[in-house]
Amino acid sequence: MIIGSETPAPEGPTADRQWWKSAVVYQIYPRSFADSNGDGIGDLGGITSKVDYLAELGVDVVWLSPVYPSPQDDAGYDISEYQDVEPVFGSLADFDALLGAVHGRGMKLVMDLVVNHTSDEHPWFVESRSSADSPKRDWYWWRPARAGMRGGDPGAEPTNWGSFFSGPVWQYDEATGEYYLHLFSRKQPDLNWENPEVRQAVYAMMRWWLDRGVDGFRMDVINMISKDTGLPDGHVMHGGLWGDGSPHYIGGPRLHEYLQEMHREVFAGRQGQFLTVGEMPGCTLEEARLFTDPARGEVDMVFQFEHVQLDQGPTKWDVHPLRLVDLKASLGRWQAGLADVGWNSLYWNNHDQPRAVSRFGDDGEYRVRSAKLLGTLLHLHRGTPYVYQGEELGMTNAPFAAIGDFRDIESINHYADAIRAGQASNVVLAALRVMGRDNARTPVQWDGSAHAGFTTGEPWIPANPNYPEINAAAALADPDSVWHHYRALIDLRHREPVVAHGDFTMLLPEHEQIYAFIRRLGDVELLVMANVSGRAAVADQIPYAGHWENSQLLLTNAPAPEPSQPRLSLHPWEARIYRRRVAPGR
Ligand code: TEU
Ligand code: CA
Repeated sequence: MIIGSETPAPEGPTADRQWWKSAVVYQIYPRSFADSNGDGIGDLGGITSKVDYLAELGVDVVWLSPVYPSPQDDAGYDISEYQDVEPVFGSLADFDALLGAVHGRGMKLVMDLVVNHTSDEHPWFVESRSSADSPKRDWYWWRPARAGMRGGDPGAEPTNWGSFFSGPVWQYDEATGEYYLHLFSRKQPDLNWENPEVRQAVYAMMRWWLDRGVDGFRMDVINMISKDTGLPDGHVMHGGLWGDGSPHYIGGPRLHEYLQEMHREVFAGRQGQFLTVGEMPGCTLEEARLFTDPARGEVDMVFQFEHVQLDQGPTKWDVHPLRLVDLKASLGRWQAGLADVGWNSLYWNNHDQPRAVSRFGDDGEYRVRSAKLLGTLLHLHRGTPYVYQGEELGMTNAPFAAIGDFRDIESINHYADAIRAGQASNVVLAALRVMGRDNARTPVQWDGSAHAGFTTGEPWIPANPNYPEINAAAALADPDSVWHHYRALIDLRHREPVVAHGDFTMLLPEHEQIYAFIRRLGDVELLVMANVSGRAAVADQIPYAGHWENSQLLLTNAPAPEPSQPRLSLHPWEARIYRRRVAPGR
């Protein structure tokens, strides 16, 4: 149930330029979204067939994970041609049809910009590796073996850095007798952004897509493009095989310079409303204040990783329980830290993270209610919310049984590495089941028919067997579903300026069960309180609790509280949004 509002939203050129403050973004992972030609792999035709579904949900922007030509070594994040479409996903004509359909429904489309690295099959790299004095040699990072060592020998790598996908970051090239750098897989060589030719080639490609009508970019590991050219070794963790090179390639010395140059060369003077979001693993709050300060002309917002690493130890596979107090401390710090400058992106999951309801909620008895609670919490924070495909249905992690069930290079390489290091298979598999990226990549569950209505063929990865219960057809037909709750949240952001523009005040930071905060804009105040646990809880220490006695209940995910039930007591996984008016300045 939603009540209208009177408090005006900010207006004028800044508001227009910062349109994304009241927008909601929906991320599509094309391989797993919808298959239109029965080959078991999602494609552009499948996405176009669901544009009405997205418009109905009310989202403002679609972010498309990579659809460019790619040998798919890392599921498309290894690009062999930037200005075309991977045939398995369709053609440029199919892309234009999708873009037309999205714009036709008043939405925008953002592309994935993957320019920290290319595929090793990209013509740039093919030419670069063709000979040591190739004119494109310096487009990548080529180095001789470590002094006194013979190329290809163990330990001869130029630095001791470990790759995100296991093993060393350096690959020896017999033909030219040198190593090339790849922070991710061997088939993802890093581009050398020190070379202005590389940068200009990237900017030209970005302008090409903007000329084609796209509305912005999500920038893949963009805070890794500037490396410490001294290439020092990294610290080797106890018992580790490789050194941690991240201090030498995350937030590098020329990163701000490159982002400002990119902004000038690609966006400055260009008419239109665009969105840029930089994916920045390891980005600090202090750095984010600089990256997202509009006055600096770098990016509109960043994806930071702090809250998706709170349940992880030294590596993402060392999983430990998440404490609500830690989650509130982290998200609260980012709310406060970007209150006066910059802007937050808000996300629980994406194609690299496990499913939100399985990780932060309860994907068993309270799946629907906890999925709604997670939506309420995220969408009422100050920032731009991102919905990952299937999150609006409360899709869960998948029951992967054996290593053969996994498809993701990160998981498969980690398994091989861990087994080689003597870890027990069931222990490694247990971590993969919880943190593996394939949890996010099972087909979207459209209905109860075979393969969840994702394909009429054999899916590249099986649908989660719970699709007969969890699917879009059932969700749309059930007004009490997670889907309808997400639509209500998105509608609230569009109708109530306080949601997009109100300031944020965390309450009860030390409470182990309750996540509560206030949003305030002008004379409108919202109280959001959620019981992030399977046990009843009472938010009785809320300041001025009495003030909320006669406030309006704007949205809830549980049966409206009995009149007898104290207003501030919450059932397991219950979340409510109250609205009240306050005298200005009070
Ligand atoms: O992800 C970068 C990144 O940080 C993730 O690889 C992360 O380390 C890990 O998956 C989380 O555990 C981006 C893309 O989102 C990812 O899909 C690509 O694999 C990666 O870059 C390389 O392009
Ligand atoms: Ca297909």
